[in-house]
Amino acid sequence: MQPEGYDLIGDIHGHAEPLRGLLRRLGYRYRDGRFAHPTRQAIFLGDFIDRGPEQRGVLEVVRPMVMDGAALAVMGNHELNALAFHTPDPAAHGEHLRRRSAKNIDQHRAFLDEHEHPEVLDAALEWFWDLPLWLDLGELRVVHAAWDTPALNRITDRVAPGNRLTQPLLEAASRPGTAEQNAVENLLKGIEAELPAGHGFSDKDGHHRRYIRLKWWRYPQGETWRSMFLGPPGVAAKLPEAPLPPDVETGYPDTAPPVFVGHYWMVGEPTPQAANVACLDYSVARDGGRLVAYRWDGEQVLRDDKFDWVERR
Ligand SMILES: [Mn+2]
Repeated sequence: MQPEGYDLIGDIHGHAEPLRGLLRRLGYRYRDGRFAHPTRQAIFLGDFIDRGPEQRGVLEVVRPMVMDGAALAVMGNHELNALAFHTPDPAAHGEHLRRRSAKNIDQHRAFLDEHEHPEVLDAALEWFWDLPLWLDLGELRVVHAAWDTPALNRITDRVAPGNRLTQPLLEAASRPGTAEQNAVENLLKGIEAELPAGHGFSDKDGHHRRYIRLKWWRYPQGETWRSMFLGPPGVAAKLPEAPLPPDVETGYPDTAPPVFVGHYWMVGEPTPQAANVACLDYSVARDGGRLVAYRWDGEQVLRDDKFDWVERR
């Protein structure tokens, strides 16, 4: 059955309580062990895990919805990282495709604590493997961080049916400097550029960064580091007002179908980033954050009044 509309839902990060609240608010009812809407379908933008208090609780809501067709979902960078973290590296005995450094373990701690039983872990990972890297529904597009057409073209013949990761693609995407890594990271982590020498900033976790996330839907011509920066205004103010290097390739045509992304820890009133681009990640994992949805009914120009949300309490 073709749904009458889609409810796109941003990054959840282990916060099952706001998720259940948002689904109820959007008219989804809990019956026979899952939420469903009589006429609409949910689309989750990825990043189900890490950080929050109910890692299994979130998967217990979203997994049955996707399996029963009440929802669609794409993979977030946290699910990608989890797959690499738990996949042995065939080229290095005893290692995994994502290094088990103190920082990487720390970032994955909440998930690890709730997935000590191998069957529980395997069931979660099996579901992550099934998540598409992007969804193209024709009049609507969904990806976790950036709709990067060159990146999509580079891996489109490497993915399994349904735009799914394969073992060889995950392995290639875990090797620094490969075309596969660049493509998968652009889609799931956003398009970044290295700041000129002498520039850097501290991110929300206190890590020093030399790369900034770019407003990937804008074309770089006439823009500056500051105007292309995607992140907190306090950081933007410190960035150079110089043009970007000529090798930066960004831009999303304003005539192309709307794209929904998560990933960027936005603050303030939810609003579209462009007429056909909306980010729905409003940092539910942060105190005072929101879990945000967009109720899409076919419009090609996105609107402020179609956003809805619950506050985290
Ligand atoms: Mn993310």
